Amino acid sequence: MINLSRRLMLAGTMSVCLAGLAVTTAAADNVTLRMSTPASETDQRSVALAEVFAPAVADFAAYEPHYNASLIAQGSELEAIASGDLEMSIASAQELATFFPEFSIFATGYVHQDAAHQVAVFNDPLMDPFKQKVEDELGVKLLAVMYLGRRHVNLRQSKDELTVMTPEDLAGVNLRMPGTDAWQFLGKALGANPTPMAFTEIYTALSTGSVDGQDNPLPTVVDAKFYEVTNQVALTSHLVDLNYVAFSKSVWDELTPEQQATVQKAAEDAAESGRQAQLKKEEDLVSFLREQGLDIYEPDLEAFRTHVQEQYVGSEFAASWPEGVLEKINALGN
Ligand code: KDO
Repeated sequence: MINLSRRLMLAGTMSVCLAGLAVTTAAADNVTLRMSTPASETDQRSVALAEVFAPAVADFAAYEPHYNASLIAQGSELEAIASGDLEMSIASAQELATFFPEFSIFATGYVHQDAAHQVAVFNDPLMDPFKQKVEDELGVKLLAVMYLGRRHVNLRQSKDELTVMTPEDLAGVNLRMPGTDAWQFLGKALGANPTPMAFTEIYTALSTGSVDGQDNPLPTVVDAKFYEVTNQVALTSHLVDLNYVAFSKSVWDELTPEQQATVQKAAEDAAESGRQAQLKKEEDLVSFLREQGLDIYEPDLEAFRTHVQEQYVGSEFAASWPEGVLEKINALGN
């Protein structure tokens, strides 16, 4: 289990202390909101924040996005917000799980069923203690849930060389997964040999063959041009993936209640706009990828689901999940 570093604990404590002072300050009118993400400028989450969030807060805040991890390395954004070096990010549950292991429940294969289920879970009271802990201990507010999409296995090998029907078919396959424990565990649970690597390095790794494949939703396969250096996608849908709009609590506390409400609504509207755009892309892109010569096919989903779920039962991750939360999440699904 990973503990909060001393520096982060101090950052958290400071933001709590500052919160008390902020009540007396005047309305902010020139807040700079630096947002860092490994995503590109054309990723639908980036587009939604730039086109929906930014104009909605423009009266009092200047939104300053940094794409392709050009400001902060992937996985370090939350720490940067906690220490005051960043105001916003598109944070993953896996990153949050490095501070708060219980967040791994939202990063577990085959738990979320679809985009609507993610929203229902995020808005349910079951999320309150999760959100509160991040706010109190990290100085980060989780404003809204963004839809990244259904993650699938995308490989260099042609389908003739390797057809992926069950987890056994992934034995020995070097599958790039992001660097945290929760991601690596998911890669193993799929039956693959997970290799940690930053998002910005995937294209080169695929083109040189230093990995066999990667997992991401179809819109990312297209946006990052992974289709140029891969030959197939097995539609495993192993994770209906999400990100949270993460916002600095100390900046939040400088805002008036009206400004806070504007920021909150802007984040929710951006998330909804990005979600609709991403869902549409997921539908449309299958034919585009086929035209590019990729084989797109569905494996034995029941075999994958059963295998993945079996790996989590009794794992260190499952041990960190608060009693009854998995049942509540399941009850919010179909
Ligand atoms: C990735 O590294 O594969 C991933 O899809 C993980 C997500 O949590 C998210 O950080 C995403 O990359 C980036 O925003 C780039 O799309």
